[in-house]
Amino acid sequence: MASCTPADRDATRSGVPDAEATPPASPRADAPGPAPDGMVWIPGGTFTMGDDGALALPHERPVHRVRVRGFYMQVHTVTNADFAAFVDATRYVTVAERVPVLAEIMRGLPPGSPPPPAESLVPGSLVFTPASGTVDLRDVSRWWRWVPGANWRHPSGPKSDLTGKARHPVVQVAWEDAMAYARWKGGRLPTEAEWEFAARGGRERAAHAWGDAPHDAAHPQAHIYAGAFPAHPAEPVAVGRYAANGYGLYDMAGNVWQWTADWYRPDTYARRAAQRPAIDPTGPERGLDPRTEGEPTRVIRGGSFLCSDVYCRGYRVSARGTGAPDTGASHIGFRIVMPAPPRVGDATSSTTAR
Ligand SMILES: [Cu+2]
Repeated sequence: MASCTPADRDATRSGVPDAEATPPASPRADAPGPAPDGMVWIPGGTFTMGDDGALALPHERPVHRVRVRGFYMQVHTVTNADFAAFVDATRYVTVAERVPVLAEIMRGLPPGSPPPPAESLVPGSLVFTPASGTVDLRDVSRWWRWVPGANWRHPSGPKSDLTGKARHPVVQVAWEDAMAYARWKGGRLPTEAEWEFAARGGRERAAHAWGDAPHDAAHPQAHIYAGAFPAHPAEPVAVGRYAANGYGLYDMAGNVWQWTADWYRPDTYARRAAQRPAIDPTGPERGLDPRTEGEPTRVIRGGSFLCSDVYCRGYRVSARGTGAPDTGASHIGFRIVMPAPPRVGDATSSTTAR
């Protein structure tokens, strides 16, 4: 789990570069029909992906032109109520609820490694745990703890539950859990490019999903961490508490990171910068994450309630995070997208079929 790690920290703390705010395109302009329940039409178009300003990390560079086709996207991240409906209907068991299989763990370790202690072979997941005093911010183990019994129903551990949290984002879902939900709904996870296009809400090159204004703690635009990190407890809030972006999407900054479909590579943008523009890019074929000793990770986007200007500005619209696909955490959720229905009279597919 590499989000809110030192690698995600800002390169510098100096000023945000100027970017001309353009008015958001109307999401309904070319909508092919009524949006599925809880979704909004994202019109598609060409945009500048990434950032080359003072706060941009190397993996956000170079900025490059990307074109995405229009699609429907969930207005909110998937809530606990949404996920409960899926589990009720399918009896799906999430990764965090399964007993880890020793053989699978050993396969992921270098040859000759000692087996993990037996007590770690119980279901569980990663939970944010505040740490007080002087904390080395390079040591993520100071505030992330693997908690037996933590899963989507018990996001902070066995003693926690979902009382009063039906409208909160589901967390403690691994990438494959998110994929299973998406398939059940007849949708899929957004590509990283679709996610960033949608998050920008029609504002070309703005720093945030809401525009260029800095985050304002007095009038917050997003749910991020307040005060000295990681000194006090924090958790997600109900979806949709803050203003929507230009496309009517809520929580595209802060609250919980969101899984995307793409594998992570630090040089994804460099590798496709020669394409002008890159058209509906789907990310690299294989993941490569220098921070995880060979274990490939998937891209997560949007930042979470643990991001802040004092530690990790992961809530910036171009910020990229990573997550091990088989691991959930108390600050990672997701939302899904659906393709436009084929237009009546669109003969493209039948023509090619002949
Ligand atoms: Cu962060």
